[in-house]
Amino acid sequence: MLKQNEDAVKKKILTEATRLKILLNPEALSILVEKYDENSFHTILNKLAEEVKRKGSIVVSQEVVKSIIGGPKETEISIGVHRQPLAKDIEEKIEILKSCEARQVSDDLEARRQYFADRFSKISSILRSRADMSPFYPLKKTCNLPNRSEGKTIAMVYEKRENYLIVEDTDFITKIFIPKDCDKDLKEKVSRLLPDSVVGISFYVSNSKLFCKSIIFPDVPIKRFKPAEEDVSVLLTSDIHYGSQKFSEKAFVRMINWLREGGLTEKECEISSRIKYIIVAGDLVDGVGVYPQQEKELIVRDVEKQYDGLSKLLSRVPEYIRIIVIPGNHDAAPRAIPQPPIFNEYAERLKENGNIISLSNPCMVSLHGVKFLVYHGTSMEDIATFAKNASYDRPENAMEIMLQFRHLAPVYGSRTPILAHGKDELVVDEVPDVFHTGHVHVFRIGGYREIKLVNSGTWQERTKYQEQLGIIPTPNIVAVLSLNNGSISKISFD
Ligand code: D5M
Ligand code: FE
Ligand code: ZN
Repeated sequence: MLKQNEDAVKKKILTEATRLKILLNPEALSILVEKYDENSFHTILNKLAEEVKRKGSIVVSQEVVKSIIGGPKETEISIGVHRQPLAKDIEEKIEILKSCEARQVSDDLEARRQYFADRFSKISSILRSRADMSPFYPLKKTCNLPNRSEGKTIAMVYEKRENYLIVEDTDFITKIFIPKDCDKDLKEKVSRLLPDSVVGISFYVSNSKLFCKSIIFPDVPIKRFKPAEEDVSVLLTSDIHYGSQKFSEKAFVRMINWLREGGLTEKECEISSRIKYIIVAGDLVDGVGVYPQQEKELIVRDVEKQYDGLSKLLSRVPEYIRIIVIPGNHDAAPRAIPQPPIFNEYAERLKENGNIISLSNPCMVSLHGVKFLVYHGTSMEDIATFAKNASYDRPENAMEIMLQFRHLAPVYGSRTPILAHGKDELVVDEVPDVFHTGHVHVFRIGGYREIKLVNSGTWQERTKYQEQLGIIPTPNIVAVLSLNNGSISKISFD
């Protein structure tokens, strides 16, 4: 196009854009000039105006132009687009399905016995409803069966030895041998068995000894993800560790600004504007005295001030976004799981500035009918120690194991402090749609039998303590789950 003509075309386009109250960015303008056609340019500009206004903006990017007049789509655009938050006008739909209260506990043996009996009874019912357990024999009856009998039983794993298991139920303990020539499936299941887990065992009797034919995990049924009617999303995060020198405040603020203003790409703007909920799966602050010499790594050495500082940051989250928090092992709450919600005096500090609901670790909430099991994940350390496949850098494998055993912390008496008193609230009795954990500081997304698994990483850079432990965190990433279609976007704020 001749320069003279080009200027005239530019002027025409810009006059029309002004009339339509839209702004064209330079790249968008140059495409429109290049593809200018006297007969169609009014229609095209009208379409552009409609398109950007639909998204609550007035700025036309080259991406929008290409989406209207063709050409390959690019994801990056050069300017931030301010928009109307799409989630703002959608009514909140939260149901708290389970959140544990603080309990007065004493360390008495009877309460612990009740706890394991409750675990056994709950998981036994799950097994009997999910798998064919007939002919069924309680453990005690298995020792009176004649040679070559076969049957099924339910037992808690007391110990795993080279070629046998010691198993128990509420009134009997016995050995069950693993045949040397057993099949791969049994070998694999034995390698996953965790102490104190409850499983079904298919057995046969030979020379008055009990032999294992197969092991039946309680497991979860396959059920389809039922999407919400409303097109809203949930941002999943954890392990903020406010107060730690290694807390990435800049990245965290970038995330909050993104919630307020949207991002650099159209897609990110849309994702951010649909967020109606944030779930924080524990370790909101770094706490004080959580591990040896931690004070050397703290920038805020007072727990109250840590919650106040975080509260100030969260006050900038748009007010139409609801924030659900649970405690982790660094928070102001009793250490043993299930942890009741963060102590009131600290939770109140958070609530002063934000739209916050404080629940227990673990807890179960439904958002627009989608069920979230939220758990900090301290027991992943034990699962990584005892089970094949599970490791700190693959938290989704440990999550899968928790679902297979229908228990969030099967191993008792190792590193995870468990409140073994009365009812066992750590049994996964209700199957979630989404299972959200944190703790290991590694962002991973996975799926198990249609259940979405998210370990939401951290906002803390690698600490000296983690260097000693050989842990490599992946900070400053969040997962955004659309309740409307179940898709998960991974967004980085580095
Ligand atoms: O946990 C941060 C990371 O450190 C996470 O990967 C677990 C790991 N961790 C924490 N404490 C221990 C101990 N005692 N041994 C091994 N690994 C550990 P956080 O809860 O944020 O401190
Ligand atoms: Fe943490
Ligand atoms: Zn933790």
